[in-house]
Formats: sequence, structure tokens, C-alpha cells
Amino acid sequence: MIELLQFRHSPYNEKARWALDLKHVPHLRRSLLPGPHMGVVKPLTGGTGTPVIRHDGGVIDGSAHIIEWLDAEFPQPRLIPADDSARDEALRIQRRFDDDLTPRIRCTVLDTLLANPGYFSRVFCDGRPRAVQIGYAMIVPLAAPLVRKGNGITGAAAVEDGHTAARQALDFVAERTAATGYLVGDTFTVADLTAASTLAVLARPTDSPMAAPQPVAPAFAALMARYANHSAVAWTLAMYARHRGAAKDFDGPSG
Ligand SMILES: N[C@@H](CCC(=O)N[C@@H](CS)C(=O)NCC(=O)O)C(=O)O
Repeated sequence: MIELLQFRHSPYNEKARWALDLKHVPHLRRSLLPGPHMGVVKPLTGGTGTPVIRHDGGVIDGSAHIIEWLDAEFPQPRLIPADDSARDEALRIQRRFDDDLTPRIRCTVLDTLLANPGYFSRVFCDGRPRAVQIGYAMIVPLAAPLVRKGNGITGAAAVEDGHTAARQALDFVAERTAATGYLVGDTFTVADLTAASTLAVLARPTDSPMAAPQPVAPAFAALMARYANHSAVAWTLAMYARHRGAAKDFDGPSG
């Protein structure tokens, strides 16, 4: 059985589980909490990043590697285009998000969440008992310096740069999808999956695994409101409505 080790709310983890859902791959999901996750992930990969897939033949970490493996093992529907130039373009867009835009946007999102340890805990403990959420909220202030360091949140300039990256990502998506509704050609590819998973962190599509736990903390609501009227937020919601399928995340066997 395939197992996904994941964080509940994270763009890279959303990429991997969206691909699993889209391809109807039977699997188990194990949600880890930032911090304690290290003890689980490090022995498997030598690093600490999620998502990680465990399968009969081994371990795969990194969302791009996971999607490449899934496309080879479960080709339908294909996410990486067969045509050479479309494939190069889709993978280039994936890399731009994975390596540049997504981590910069994440600085701003995490900084906003860390301002409210209770809400940070609700986001990452989504689906867990209230007692776990309360216990985790108590350790968030202690873990905050490590989270900041690990995610490059070095100060106000890094947070502001996250807003710049959000604008760059939104404007890029709006411009590139104007003709066909998709980033590469006229079908849903890994480029759309990657961009929508990142922008879901700001758009928070309801009835999706990236929906914001309610009630939304005021600072996080303000962050969402800042970008809510951008046409690429509407595009993100449309991608979720058209292609996401699964309304909820889960721990345990998939159907
Ligand atoms: N390039 C990696 C990035 C993965 C990543 O940064 N994951 C974050 C969650 S958004 C994480 O697990 N951070 C905790 C850590 O690295 O210890 C991918 O595509 O999967």
C-alpha cells in the first residue's frame, strides 16, 4: 500500500495528494505536525521535508519527484505532457513555483499564521481532537524561531518579499491562462496543479483539503482579503471546482 506522509496545510503536500486523488491511487495518508515530523521523516529520507511517499519499492521525497513517479506508475490522467515542448514548459513553470515563488509566498503565510499560535495549531492539527490542537498551540511559540529560521523568515523584508512573490505568481497565472484557461496548452497539467496548489494557500477553496479552518483568524482573513479580487484567485477556485475532486483530506485508507 502506498503511504503519503504529509502536512495538512502546505502547497507541496497539496500537490502530491491532489495528484494521488486525480489519479485515484489507493493510499494511506499520515498527517504529521511541523516539528515532531522530523523524527519520522529523517530516518526515511535523511532530510526533513514533506511530502514523502512510501511504497513497496522504497521512498520518494519532493513533490516534483512524486508527480514524476505517479505519472509513470499511474499514467491516467497524465500530468506531464507527452509533447516535448509542452513538457519542457510545464516543468519549467513547476520549477519556478517550487524553487522560487512558493517558498517566498510561504514566508508571508507562515509569518501571518505564527502571529496567532492558536490558529497555526488549528491549521496544522486540522482534523485532530481539540485536546491535541490545544497542546500543540502551547508549543508553537517555542517552535516559532525554528520555523522562522527553517523557512527564511528573517524579518519584515522577507515578509514583504512574499507579497511581491504573491503578486508575481498571480499576475503570471492571470496572463498565461487568459487564452485557454490553462498554463500550458488547453489541458490541465502539472503546471496548473503546481500553481493552483500554491495559490490555494491564499485562495483557500472551500470544500477542499486546503479550506481554511473556521473561524478564520483576523490576520489570516486580512491576508486572504488582500488578494481575493485578483482574477488568478478566481482561476484557482475554478481549477479546484473543475479538477480537484476530493472535498476533504483524511488519515487512513482512501476509497
Ligand atoms: N521542494 C520540496 C519542498 C518541500 C517543503 O518545503 N516542504 C515543507 C512543507 S511546505 C516542509 O516539509 N517543511 C518542513 C521541513 O523541511 O522540515 C517539494 O517540492 O516537495
